[in-house]
Amino acid sequence: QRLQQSLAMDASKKRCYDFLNMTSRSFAAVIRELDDELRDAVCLFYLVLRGLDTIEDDMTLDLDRKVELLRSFDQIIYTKGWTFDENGPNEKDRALLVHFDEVIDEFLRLKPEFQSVIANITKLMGNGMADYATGEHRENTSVSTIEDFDLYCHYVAGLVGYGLSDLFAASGLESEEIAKDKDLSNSMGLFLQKTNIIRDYREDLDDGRQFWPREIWGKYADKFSDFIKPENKLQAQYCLSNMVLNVLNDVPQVLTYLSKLRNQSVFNFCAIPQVMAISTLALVFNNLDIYQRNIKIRKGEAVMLILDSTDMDNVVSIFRKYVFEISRKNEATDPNFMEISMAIGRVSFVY
Ligand code: PS7
Ligand code: MN
Ligand code: MN
Ligand code: MN
Ligand code: MN
Ligand code: MN
Repeated sequence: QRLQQSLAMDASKKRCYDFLNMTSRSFAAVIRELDDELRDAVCLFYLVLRGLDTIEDDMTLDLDRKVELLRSFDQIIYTKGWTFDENGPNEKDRALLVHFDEVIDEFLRLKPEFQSVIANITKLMGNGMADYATGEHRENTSVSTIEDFDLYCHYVAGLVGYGLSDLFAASGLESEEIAKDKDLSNSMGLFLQKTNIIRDYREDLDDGRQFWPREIWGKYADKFSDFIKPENKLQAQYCLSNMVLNVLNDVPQVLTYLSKLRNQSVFNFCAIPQVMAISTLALVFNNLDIYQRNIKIRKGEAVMLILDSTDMDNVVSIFRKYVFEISRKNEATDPNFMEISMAIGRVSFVY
């Protein structure tokens, strides 16, 4: 009977890793390489947040229903048997929610410390998403000030940084210190999220979403969609460089966070997404293609980055290389030229 039980357990755990592979292009690989029990905790953390994000992203869902789900998701993950199979157009990761009972079963098998970290972050993130979905943070639902932008990115990514640092500490693979400096953990998430938001301009616009803060883009156009027009090329370039400047400011903190890690598997897990982000940032800088389509770093480049991100010296070299690339593309006629140079200077000063 014990054997039967452990076989069933392995089967449902395997299902969760299948869901991970299905829903994530990049995180599945790095999560799989994590040590011991931390691997399962991070896998379940990912699946829970992927479920929450699928609800946030579903623009066909009735708003009241969406908000109710977002605000109660931290309880849903304790509700055995809960699934979400309401009809609606096929949202990308809907299958995950249709089989969410299986995720919940595995979540409930994690040790209580891991469960409470995940539930705590889910509660904060779900409520933050709900505030933005309803415009409760301000008078309408698009992101207005840079402060709004930082807060939204904190909810959807900075909090992931908090939670991951808490899981690292709870696993004993990293010291408690890593979870204490919240600002560093937040920057780790912000750097990924903001780079994603720049790169996904067109995809998000076509989906009826605007994440770039008006405080930045409003300096260059009257309407957020004006940047796709060929006659606004120059303004589009300057707006993009202003967005890149905003993200560059997080780089010193990202490197500081990474320098504090001690466990090899945790280091790789944390560093790989960050080097992908800096290379994406160098790729998008002054690249007006982002206003037309979704651009991505080449497969070969990604593979090289993964193989190279093994220690702090290598990661610093990679960051230097891409920051240099940005400085090489920086144009003196750009209104953000000086500030970009200074942001780059601060990176070189710290590392
Ligand atoms: C738990 C690994 C390492 C201290 C689903 C990893 C979507 C960029 O929506 O899939 O397709 O455009 O491209 C990840 C900090 C979060 C921040 C946030 C959680 C790093 C729900 C990643 C993944 C902190 C909200 C995925 C933030 O991008 O987005 C785990 C340290 C989920 C991390 C979302 C974005 C992640 C994101 P989309 P992507
Ligand atoms: Mn989302
Ligand atoms: Mn999403
Ligand atoms: Mn099922
Ligand atoms: Mn995106
Ligand atoms: Mn994506």
